[in-house]
Amino acid sequence: MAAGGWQSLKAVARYAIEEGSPALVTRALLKQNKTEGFACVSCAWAKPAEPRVAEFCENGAKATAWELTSRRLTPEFFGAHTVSELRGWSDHDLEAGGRLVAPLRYDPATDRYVEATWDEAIAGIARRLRALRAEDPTSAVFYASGRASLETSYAWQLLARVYGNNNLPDSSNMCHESTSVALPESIGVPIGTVHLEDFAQADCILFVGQNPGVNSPRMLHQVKDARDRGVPIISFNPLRESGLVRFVDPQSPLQMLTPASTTVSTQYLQVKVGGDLAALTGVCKAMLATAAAGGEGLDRGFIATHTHGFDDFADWVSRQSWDEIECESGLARSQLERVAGVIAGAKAVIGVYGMGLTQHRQGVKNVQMLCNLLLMGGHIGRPGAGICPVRGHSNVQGQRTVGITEKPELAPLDKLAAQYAFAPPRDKGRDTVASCEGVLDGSVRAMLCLGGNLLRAWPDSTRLEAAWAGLPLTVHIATKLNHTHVVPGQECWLLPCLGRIEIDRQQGKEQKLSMEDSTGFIHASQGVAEPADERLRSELAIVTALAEAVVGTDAQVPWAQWRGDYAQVRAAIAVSYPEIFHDFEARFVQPGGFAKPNAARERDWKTPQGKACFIAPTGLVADPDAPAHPPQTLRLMTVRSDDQFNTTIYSLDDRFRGVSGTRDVLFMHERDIARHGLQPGQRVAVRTTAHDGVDRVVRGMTVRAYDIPEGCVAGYYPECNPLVPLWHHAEGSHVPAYKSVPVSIHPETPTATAPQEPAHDAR
Ligand SMILES: Nc1nc2c(c(=O)[nH]1)N[C@H]1C(S)=C(S)[C@@H](COP(=O)(O)OP(=O)(O)OC[C@H]3O[C@@H](n4cnc5c(=O)[nH]c(N)nc54)[C@H](O)[C@@H]3O)O[C@H]1N2
Ligand SMILES: Nc1nc2c(c(=O)[nH]1)N[C@H]1C(S)=C(S)[C@@H](COP(=O)(O)OP(=O)(O)OC[C@H]3O[C@@H](n4cnc5c(=O)[nH]c(N)nc54)[C@H](O)[C@@H]3O)O[C@H]1N2
Ligand SMILES: [Mo]
Repeated sequence: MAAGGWQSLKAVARYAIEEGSPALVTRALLKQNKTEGFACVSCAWAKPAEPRVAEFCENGAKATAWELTSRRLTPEFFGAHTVSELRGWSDHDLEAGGRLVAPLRYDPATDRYVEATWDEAIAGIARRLRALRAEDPTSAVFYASGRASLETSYAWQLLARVYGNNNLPDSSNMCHESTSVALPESIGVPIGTVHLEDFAQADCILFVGQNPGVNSPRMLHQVKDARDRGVPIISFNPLRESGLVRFVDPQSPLQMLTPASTTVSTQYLQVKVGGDLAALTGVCKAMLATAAAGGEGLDRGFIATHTHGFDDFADWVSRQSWDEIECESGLARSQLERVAGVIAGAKAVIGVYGMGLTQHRQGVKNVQMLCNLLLMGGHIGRPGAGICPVRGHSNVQGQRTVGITEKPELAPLDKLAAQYAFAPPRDKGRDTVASCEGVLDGSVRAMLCLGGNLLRAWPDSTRLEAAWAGLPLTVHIATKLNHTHVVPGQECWLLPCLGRIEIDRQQGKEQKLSMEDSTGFIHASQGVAEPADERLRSELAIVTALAEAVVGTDAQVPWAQWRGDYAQVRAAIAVSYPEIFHDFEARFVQPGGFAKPNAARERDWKTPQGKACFIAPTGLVADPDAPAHPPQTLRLMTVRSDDQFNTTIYSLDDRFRGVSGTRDVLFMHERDIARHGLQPGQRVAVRTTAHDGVDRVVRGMTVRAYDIPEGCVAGYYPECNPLVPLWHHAEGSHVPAYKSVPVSIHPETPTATAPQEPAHDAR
């Protein structure tokens, strides 16, 4: 099935009606991603200065309908269901109950959530947080999920730092942190170098481990325009993802009326899970060979003037054998040579990538390898070319820009010290992995979550859930109920907030917010729908109220004034980061917003060497825990369906992959199914083949024959998260290696030929 088209319009209409607010949703959609409207709450893809009439996609529209639902979680709901009962509910059913409307406190005596006033909630949380701070100011963690605005995020990091720590993990720690670590070493900036306009000038586009049809569908407009110009598109992906295969444009009447659809990828390479390091090395090797024979492909002038380390890199590449490259990537030399030929002939290449590169043990090296390939042809800092990480949450990149980081060297601490007259903590804070470790060993005592659903999104989720309940304090600022909320700490509060689509009035005035998209453009966003309930408070109002109650006047921060007028927060951000945010108030409302300065785009290399750096990996093996050809160990990747946004599960269907009514599916190659003595439709347990004494297992999965490389299997996130060991994360960035978990498969329903469990799994 192609991505886009009538099916996607039908899906949107169905959601708007099911959520009970079709008129509201339709009105809102017309203002989605518009200058006078709101920034979509789904993905972070760029918002054009001249939007289309309907500048949204199926998934963005679903996210809007989901937030604007007419359903509410009333006191009667919480009276009728104990929290223990809700713990048995699915992710879908918990969120489908609708919007949270009043502050809630967990009451252990009745095992229920009970309503509280805002004053009670803020005072209760502050009492506990102040006590914990007196014991150890580093025991509280301030997580941010990636949706909250620049204004709220800035206030959140300041609250953490005045409280006394840099424990500011965000979803980026599970996502593009591999990018944030890799790119500064390679090209001196932590973000991509591609702007929307570059897509119109590119003459070759690579998609490596990113699924635009589902996760950034508006990007398909740029992709389709490129295909209409005859631009080759090369995809590396173990699965043949619909949006990378064919696309029907719902805004093109001709395509809607005829069965014609655009072929997206001109070459589709079904690389093995984790095989990209080898595959990209093969492409580089072929390009070097062509260049050595006098052919094109290397930009020698660029390499000489702008780069460092080319000779060592070329030497390393030449030493990698085609045998090993083919074995690790699962691709043939001839395929990789053909890719090299296309790239070598292109003048402007864009390298797009996502979780297929970052969520691996070698996630950082994966990203650097893509950079190496682009640098060979001078494709960084040239119109129509560049590296393009596609970020996840709609403001995850922006949160980093305004100081949500556990790395003190990345925050302007001296500036903050002067601006607010306090002494910011200088020790490294906890990232996601370190926060998980702290929950497990008891050194984390309070988890404060600005959005998110950590007990589903984190690795090793079963182990973490058991430890989480022992936390003295858990606090969630959230729009909808989720599984993490129903695993309360000893003291637990839920604080319901406005979503970004809702009108945020403070002191009688409608407030604007700001976000940064995946291409580094900063935009205004203004709510358009009436709030779901009059008791809801904005995220910024909640954070500043908490800050006043917890850290009071420990720093000279005008929390209450900020709450009343968000422009004052923007003015404060501009003082902390003048190079990025000067004239913030005037520039962020311009159509298309304004671009964050990006030195690499200008070929100004902010690396220690003062050049863009070629960085060779140490080897081609993607995952030391799961070598490419073990007898019974398979590499599991966890993926998103077309009907979810992270842990928000809209339905149990995955239209593009032909799955309906269930998410407990294990996609396997038919030869692997046979080799394991299994049959399609059979129920199996999946077990991690790690030797750390922990038995990680997910039961009740149904085997499905699928077009996936042998030795690789796929299952859904978050259902498979109990299988990901916490220590199984990327070197350098600590991003959990969610895309390559070594697993074994065990039949739960009998078959005649089922093999014994391998000896090393017998526990
Ligand atoms: N509708 C919707 N939109 C979303 C999200 C959502 O859940 N739903 N989530 C948002 C977030 S937070 C993020 S981070 C992004 C995620 O967006 P993506 O980066 O697209 O993430 P995934 O879907 O997890 O995986 C991307 C692709 O990687 C492939 N892959 C897996 N392993 C490998 C590998 O080893 N090599 C290669 N080459 N490919 C591999 C998978 O088959 C999949 O097609 O999307 C954002 N947008
Ligand atoms: N196995 C596996 N695990 C993964 C991944 C994977 O590919 N595989 N991907 C990882 C990635 S890329 C990411 S980014 C993380 C995501 O991890 P999280 O960001 O922690 O999870 P989400 O599912 O995005 O959070 C959903 C919840 O956010 C709350 N929410 C929604 N809108 C708002 C809002 O406007 N304000 C506030 N305050 N709350 C809101 C709702 O309560 C909702 O239930 O998961 C990671 N986990
Ligand atoms: Mo993400």
